[in-house]
Parts: sequence; structure tokens; C-alpha cells
Amino acid sequence: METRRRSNLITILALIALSTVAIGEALTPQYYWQSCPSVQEIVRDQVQKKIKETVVTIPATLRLFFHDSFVTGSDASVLIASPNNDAEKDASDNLSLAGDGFDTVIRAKKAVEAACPGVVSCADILTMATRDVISLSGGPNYTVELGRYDGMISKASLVDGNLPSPDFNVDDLDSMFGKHNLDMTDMIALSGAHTVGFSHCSRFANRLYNNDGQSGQVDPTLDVKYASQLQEACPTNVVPTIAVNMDPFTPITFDNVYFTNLVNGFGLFSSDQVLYTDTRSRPIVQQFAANQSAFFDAFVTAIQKLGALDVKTSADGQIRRDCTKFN
Ligand code: HEM
Ligand SMILES: *[C@@H]1O[C@H](CO)[C@@H](O)[C@H](O)[C@H]1NC(C)=O
Ligand SMILES: *[C@@H]1O[C@H](CO)[C@@H](O)[C@H](O)[C@H]1NC(C)=O
Ligand SMILES: CC(=O)N[C@H]1CO[C@H](CO)[C@@H](O)[C@@H]1O
Repeated sequence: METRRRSNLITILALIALSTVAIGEALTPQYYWQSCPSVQEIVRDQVQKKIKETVVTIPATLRLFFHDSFVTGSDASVLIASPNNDAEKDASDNLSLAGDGFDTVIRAKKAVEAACPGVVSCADILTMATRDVISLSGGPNYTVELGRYDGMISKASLVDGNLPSPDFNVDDLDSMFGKHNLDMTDMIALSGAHTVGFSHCSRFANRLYNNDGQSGQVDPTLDVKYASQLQEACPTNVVPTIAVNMDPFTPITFDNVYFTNLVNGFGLFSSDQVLYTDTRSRPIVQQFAANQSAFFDAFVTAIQKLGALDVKTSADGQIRRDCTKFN
């Protein structure tokens, strides 16, 4: 009796402690209101300047945020540079991460440090910069939750098996996104990020020349004319540096054309096109193709979930001085 009462009390105290931590460390849009009131304007200004130099900034930053969040959470672990080439960014899946995404965060961090040194995390700067590239390219402008700490672990080996592959089917995609509590709608909306940016030929060449492992076979779900245009852009003896727009119609605008592309057979990866060919995901693709606001609403919900994955706190993180190095 006595023991049970004591253990109940311990349970209650433990619950209070847990909820205090959760509330104390919860992300909030107001996180820097006192410590760095103009952080959002400073970041947006840097992002805008960088986009004027090169539009590659837009897809590069967005993809960097995705890769960071899916591997050990939204904690800027992907930014760490390693002398031994064994950090997260050195993993083979990261080979194609464009340097302009890294550069955007590094520049914004420098400007933020000049105004309020030592208080804003690189993870929050990447989150703000991602919102900015989306809203500055025609996409939704949404409120970002802030208060992330920067992670203390960055390993190439942790990337393996944690990023989706362009030959995934709907079950593969759903199970990988589901591990992060992202449902089918979240997964489809986030795939809409492929409305901007480039892909190297090697990531989809099998659909042009060797579909289902059959030599000479073209993926029948590809629009015929698009398939031959892609074959022209990506000859079989292709040099690995060639890349094509993922949305051939509006490649630098964040819009719902990605989804109308899927309806018309213009999905670049089979992981894109299966969202339309699979009857379980097709209704959502059709809805996003017909209604851009519906896509934007779902995208904002999903990307906010992405930014809340495995967030670090003062207990297991730090505010990095240099985004590419642990303090
Ligand atoms: C659904 C599963 C996904 C797969 C299989 C996938 C795969 C890929 C691949 C293979 C590339 C081309 C890389 C290259 O060759 O340069 C790419 C590019 C890109 N991905 Fe994804 N991705 C997925 C989801 C996402 C998500 C959720 C986002 C962001 C929210 C995203 C954002 C991007 C962007 C913006 C690019 C263009 C990068 C650039 O131009 O530098 N992707 N993706
Ligand atoms: C997004 O909203 C903020 C706050 O209202 C505003 O200052 C900013 O200019 C907006 N960005 C775009 C690209 O419209
Ligand atoms: C489009 O989606 C928006 C936002 O989800 C919704 O409010 C609106 O009713 C939809 N429009 C149509 C024509 O279905
Ligand atoms: C942008 C970037 O840092 N890419 C790196 C990805 O991994 C390769 C292989 O280790 C590096 O050479 C790249 O610099």
C-alpha cells in the first residue's frame, strides 16, 4: 500500500517534470522576440539577395531542409562539415545537394550574428530560409515555429535507408514518411516540392532506357513526347553532371503545376508518377491539381510537421557559432 502510493507520487512528479520540459522547450513563433527581434527580416533579406544571384537558391535550400529533417531531425546536422568526409552531408544521397543551399544558411547566419550574436540556431535559420524561398517563388507565406537547438551528431552512416529513393512506390513512400508520423496527404503535398529544381539524369534514366529492368523499354506511364525530350536531354552515354528541370513548365515557380504534370504523365521520377497511377493517392493528386489553395494548405501543414521532427533542446543541443562546425 505504502509503496504503491509512493510510486504513484513519483509517477505524478515525473509527469509534471515531463510536461514542464515540453512546455518550456516548445517551439513558438515568438521565440526570438526579445533576444533577436528582427531575425526574420534579416534572414529574408539575405535569402532575397541570394536568389537574385542565382535561382538555384530556391530548390537547393528547400531540399536541404528536407534532408536535414528526415535524418536525426530538424537540427542543422546536415550542415556540419567533416575533415574525414563522414558527416551527414557526405552520404551518397547528399552528393547532389546543391552548395547554394548551404551558402544561403551560412550568409544568413553571418548577418544574424552581426545583429544578435550567439542566440539564433542554424536549425532555425534553415527553417526560416526555407519558408522564405517558398514564399519568394510564388508559394505560401506561413508562420514558422522557432526555438530549435542545433544537433550534436552528424554522420553519413545515419543517412542510409532514411531518405526516399526515386524508384519508390506508394507503399515504400508511405512507410518511410509514416515513420515520421507524416500521413499520405502530407507525403503527397511534400512531394509537390518537386515543382522547383533539377534532377540529374542518372536518377530517372532507367525509365527512359531500361524500365522494369527490360532493355529498350520506356516507362509507359510517361507522356510519349516528354519521354523523347528526356531521352534527348539525357542520352545513354550521359555525363553525370547533366540535370533537367523537374517541372518542365514552371521550373522556378512554387505552384501546383507539379500535380497537373502528374495527371498528364509529366512526372519525372517514378516516385512522382506513382502518386497518380496508384488509385489510393490519385484523388489527392487530382484535388491538388484542381485547387492550388488546397495544395498550399496541405503543404504548409506538412512542412511544419517536418520542421518539428526530433527537435533538439538545450539538454541535447547547442547554438552553433559556425553552422558547419560543432562549438
Ligand atoms: C517523396 C520522395 C522523394 C524522393 C524520392 C525525392 C528524390 C529526389 C531526387 C532523386 C532529386 C534529384 C537530385 C539530383 O539529382 O540532383 C530530388 C530533388 C529535389 N527534391 Fe526531392 N525527393 C522526395 C521528396 C522531397 C521532399 C519532401 C522535398 C521537400 C519538401 C524535396 C525537395 C526537392 C527539391 C527542391 C529538389 C531539387 C533540388 C535542386 O534543384 O537542387 N524532395 N529529390
Ligand atoms: C510574408 O509575410 C511577412 C509577414 O507578414 C511579410 O513581411 C513578407 O513580406 C511576406 N513575404 C512575401 C514573399 O510575401
Ligand atoms: C480549394 O481549397 C480551398 C482550401 O482548402 C477551399 O477553401 C476551397 O473551397 C477549394 N475550392 C474549390 C473550388 O473546391
Ligand atoms: C554540397 C556538399 O557538401 N556536397 C558533398 C556531398 O558529399 C560528397 C561526397 O563526400 C562531397 O564531395 C560533397 O562536397
